Amino acid sequence: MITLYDHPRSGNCYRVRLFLSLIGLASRRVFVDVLARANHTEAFERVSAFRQVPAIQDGDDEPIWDSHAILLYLAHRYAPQWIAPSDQMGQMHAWISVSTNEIANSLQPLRLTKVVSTEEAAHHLGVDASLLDVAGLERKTHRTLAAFNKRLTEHEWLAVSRSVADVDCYGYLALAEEAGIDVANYPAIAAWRHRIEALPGYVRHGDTASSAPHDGFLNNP
Ligand SMILES: N[C@@H](CCC(=O)N[C@@H](CS)C(=O)NCC(=O)O)C(=O)O
Repeated sequence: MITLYDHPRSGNCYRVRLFLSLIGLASRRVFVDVLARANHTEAFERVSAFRQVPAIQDGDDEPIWDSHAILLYLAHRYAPQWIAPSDQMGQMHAWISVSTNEIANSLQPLRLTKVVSTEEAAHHLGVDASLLDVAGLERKTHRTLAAFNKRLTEHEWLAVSRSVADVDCYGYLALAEEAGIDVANYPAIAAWRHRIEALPGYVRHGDTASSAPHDGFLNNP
């Protein structure tokens, strides 16, 4: 059984919860209260090198941290149908890279400013809160969404066929409204989100965030 170190509101954790559900893999969820900094312990550093969620422990194997690495690991090991064919492999990795960079440095902290605080967004970016450039985050978010919209106007899925890159990017694009973005302005993204939401095993962020109880708590198993 896979153990997922999780925070219910995190989009990075959501993409892992969603993928586990899409591929029908059971997991046990351990709540890590990152907003109270319960992750900042040496014990948790042995699970996750940067003390961040999500991380997973699959049986007795070494823990795996970073949501993108976790998705790729799960797909390779349990659901290879989610790995792009070799001629689309570059696109699959490129869009995952957009998720790790452009999304993680624009939409993700922009959402944090709205649903948690500017301080939390600054903590995420490793800058002082007084230096946080919210207007810059908004501009970068729109630039990123425009690139997604263009790609998804030309292709149904990010890597041409459906792949783990779609689930990866969906993790935060699903939460765009929480960052104050009107996805109606990006019709190809809206249509792609509907395609993902129609997949068997799909779970909404809100459902996995609130109604599924955790099975344990970090430092309080
Ligand atoms: N690259 C990592 C980023 C993970 C990340 O940003 N985690 C946040 C929650 S969404 C976290 O643990 N924040 C608490 C902290 O950094 O202290 C991933 O994709 O998993």
